[in-house]
Amino acid sequence: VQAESLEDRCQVSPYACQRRTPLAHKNQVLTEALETMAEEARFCGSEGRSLAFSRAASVLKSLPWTVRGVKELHFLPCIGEHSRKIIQEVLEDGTSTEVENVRQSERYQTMKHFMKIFGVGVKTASQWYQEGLRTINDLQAHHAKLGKAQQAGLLHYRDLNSPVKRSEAEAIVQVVQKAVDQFLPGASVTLTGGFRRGKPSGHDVDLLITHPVEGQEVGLLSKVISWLDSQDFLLYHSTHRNASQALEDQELSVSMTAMDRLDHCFSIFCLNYPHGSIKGGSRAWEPGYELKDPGDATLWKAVRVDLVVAPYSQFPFALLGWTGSRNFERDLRRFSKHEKKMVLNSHTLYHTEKKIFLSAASEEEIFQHLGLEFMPPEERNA
Ligand code: 8DG
Ligand code: MN
Ligand code: MN
Repeated sequence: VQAESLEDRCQVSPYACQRRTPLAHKNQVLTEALETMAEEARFCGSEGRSLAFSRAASVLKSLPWTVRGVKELHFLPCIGEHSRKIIQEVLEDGTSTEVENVRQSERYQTMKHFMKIFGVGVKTASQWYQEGLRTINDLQAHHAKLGKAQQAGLLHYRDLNSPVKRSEAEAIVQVVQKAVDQFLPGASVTLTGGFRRGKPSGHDVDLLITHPVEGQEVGLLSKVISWLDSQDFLLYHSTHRNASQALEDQELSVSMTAMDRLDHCFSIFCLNYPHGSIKGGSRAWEPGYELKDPGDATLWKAVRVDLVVAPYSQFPFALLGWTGSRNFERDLRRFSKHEKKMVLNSHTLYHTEKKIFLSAASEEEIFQHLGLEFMPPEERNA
């Protein structure tokens, strides 16, 4: 007998931004199966199909109960025919043959392997697969043409595929704060992404930088990157500047996508371990850092870091946009557009009928503008 009333079950929203989704949920086996199907669809270039599986998984993640029968699915939004079939198989047999076949397929395994290389996306991975390449060794032997990002990705493959721990993320915050303080005292460094949602580990560290005096942040990112580079903290970096002349054309800025308008940098940090502490060892990372000793790879670790700089007035939008999850963000924008006639991105909220920009001093105010109940980061794990 389930505790939830029929009414509770009918109230599951089709928008992730209206569903509280904690990190730990009760339908792991089902969501893993659906997410494998979503991944496989993405590998095939079928974005729509991928999104459908991904949405179904996201709905199950938000449920405060474990789904035990296929009848329960009738109350839920976003569960398509194919997702229902997969769920039914798993519920009845404990496993889905379709999912197992995908997991065992050479193409899926190879694609997954190649896409774990930083800088490699679906296009490159499937091209390599088509050319008959299967392993990392094949890439090197075949002299596959690699971009700068991919070369760095290959070089640091092991480190970049071992989870980043919270203590390591906090050490990176310290390093970046120290860099920022030299050029712009009073600027803040905020940990966003999965760590802000309460994840104990992640695939990278997402940092958002701002300063309470609007305009002071201009030019900060390049100075910070140059300093970090001069101190041997960077193994790779690629900076993207916002186009400030385009920003003056507000119609244009609305049509642009989110992050493209903020200064940001995709990088790989060299995180150094203090005396005696060794990478992969059981001892936790302790505060304090030193310069890289390139001679001994057990003393440092390559860590992916995303740095974003936002003007103060855009900070709440940037914070909301970079906290994720990706499913949460996608639905927040979909909800804004379809339910509120507003365009939300990582720097503004625009009302398309009133033709005005809505300002906000906090994430809470953005939710208010959208007529949404505030969702704390820990409940955005859609
Ligand atoms: P993880 O790193 O712990 O594995 O998970 P995560 O922190 O949730 O994932 P993420 O890939 O680091 O993304 C976190 C948020 O950052 C995401 O919701 C949106 C923003 N973001 C990126 N990269 C990009 C990008 O290339 N485009 C856009 N629009 N947003 C991005 O990190
Ligand atoms: Mn992240
Ligand atoms: Mn990231």
